[in-house]
Amino acid sequence: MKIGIVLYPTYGGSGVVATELGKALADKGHEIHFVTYSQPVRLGSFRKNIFYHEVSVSDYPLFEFQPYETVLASKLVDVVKYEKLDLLHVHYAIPHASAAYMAKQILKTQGIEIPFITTLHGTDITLVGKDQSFEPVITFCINQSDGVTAVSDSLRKDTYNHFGTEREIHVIPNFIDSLPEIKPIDMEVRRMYAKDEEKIITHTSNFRKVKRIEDVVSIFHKINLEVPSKLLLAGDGPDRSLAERMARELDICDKVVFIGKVRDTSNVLEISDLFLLPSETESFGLAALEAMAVGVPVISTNTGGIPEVNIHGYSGYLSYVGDTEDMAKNALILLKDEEKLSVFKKNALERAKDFSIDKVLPMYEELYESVLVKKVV
Ligand code: GMT
Repeated sequence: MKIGIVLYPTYGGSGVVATELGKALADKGHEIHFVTYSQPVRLGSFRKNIFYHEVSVSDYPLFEFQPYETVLASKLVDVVKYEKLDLLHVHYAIPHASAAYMAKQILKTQGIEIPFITTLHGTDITLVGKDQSFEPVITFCINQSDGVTAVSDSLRKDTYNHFGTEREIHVIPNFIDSLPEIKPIDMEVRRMYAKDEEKIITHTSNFRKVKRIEDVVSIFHKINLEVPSKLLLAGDGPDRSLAERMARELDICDKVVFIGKVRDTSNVLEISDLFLLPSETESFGLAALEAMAVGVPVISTNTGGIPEVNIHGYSGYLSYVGDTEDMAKNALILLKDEEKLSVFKKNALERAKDFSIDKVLPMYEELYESVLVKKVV
């Protein structure tokens, strides 16, 4: 199949999922055309069956806001027509689904049929989607998509609750593309951040409000009072300065390491003992799955789709949003008991295997096939 994938190229979960999906499809022999405004962070160097089309909007002084959606729609018309694509798969509803819809209508006037699939990732529905000014367009695009997927059952339900749609929404979870067995920790790397007797607690995110960075620091502070440890923070975003300020106020600056944005978080996760994800909301929690995939148990909230990934008392623990006491207590249960920690590490990896690419890729391929069959009929 020749598939156009539209995505956000930045450090967000939806972009990571879209890029990894495209790479896996390309490895299986499909021809993949990524369409976005800059090189996706996880795309890496050039490889077989993968093509990248950049959308660039000219900076005309009349435009206070650049018309990205219009330029994207035009680019999609061009790529579908000249690369002879079979279908489009857009990740994140805003504005990708409406651009795909417009491209589809334009192409129809030229005798070209192009189905499009929309994958809902979370904030397009739970946060942005709740802003009523987006509602009519998102509802329309969901209804007009030839296939709709959501990354968790929780997100599927949220979509039905917030939008006027009765469209079938297929739940296709996020996935992990490679699952190494737990390797011995590279002590040389570990010693760059912590002493041998210290535990390493990690959090990776885009440091947006929804991630509750203040809770990450507060949980770590409580842990550190009882167990010598270091907090590694990978990523960057609006609330980084809040975390820095809290670390200074709590006098734990020497225990908190701000690593900044990293292209591949697995190196950080591999030296970690626990992963913290105290988010306000999370449609899936890809960061938690990535931690589990290298055998790191997860201390998280029980919000949104997280309970569909992290199993309480098995791969980690779940608490109510904001209950930093409970999250610190759960972390300490594991950090103070080596045997239990090692069982949870194995369990985390086992649980991650349920989300291996081999299981998830065929779900997308099946959906693609069904949409193409409808196109032929
Ligand atoms: O978490 C973010 O703010 C980024 C956002 C995105 O769209 O890139 O992540 C969402 O999609 C991820 C991939 O499907 C999910 O794993 C995240 O849970 C989801 N984030 C939220 O729902 C807050």
